[in-house]
Amino acid sequence: MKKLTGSLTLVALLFLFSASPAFAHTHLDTSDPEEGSTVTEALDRITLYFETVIEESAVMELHAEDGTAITLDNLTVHDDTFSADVTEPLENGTYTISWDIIGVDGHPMEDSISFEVDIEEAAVEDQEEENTEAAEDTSGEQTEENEAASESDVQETAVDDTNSNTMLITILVIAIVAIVVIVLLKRKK
Ligand SMILES: [Cu+2]
Repeated sequence: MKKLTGSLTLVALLFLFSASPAFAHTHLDTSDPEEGSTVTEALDRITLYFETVIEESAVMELHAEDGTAITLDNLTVHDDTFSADVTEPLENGTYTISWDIIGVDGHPMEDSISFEVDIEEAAVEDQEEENTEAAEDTSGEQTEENEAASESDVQETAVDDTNSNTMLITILVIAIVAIVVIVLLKRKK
């Protein structure tokens, strides 16, 4: 009889903890990209829309299907929306957005959604070029001149340097040989 009472109490407690507060739990309302959707253009920002206001301590992660974490930046909570920048171009495949938020009732809520990335090859290359340019622009250590110089210019400069070095060495060798010859000729006299 004690066992039965204990079991009933346990069931009652489980019910209280699981079912009852569920009315107040903060779930995901919708998102961009949406659950199960296919993204066909470069994705640079993820936005989650929750049912209620959430606390600012929210955490979001993005993982590729092989488990690789893609770095998210600029995580921003604004009332019931939670967004983050995707810092690198996503290769085609399945991705999972997971979050850990605290809803309006103070309950931590963890969940995740998945979406597909399916971008045509050409579009991917364009995006990579854009990102390379963006990376050059944001590099604060480079001087303005360096920033303006394209890769081919840099290569040309390198080739020019090599050529002028070769020229210098050639001139030096000729000069040394000439001096040695002059010295030897003078000794012969
Ligand atoms: Cu709750």
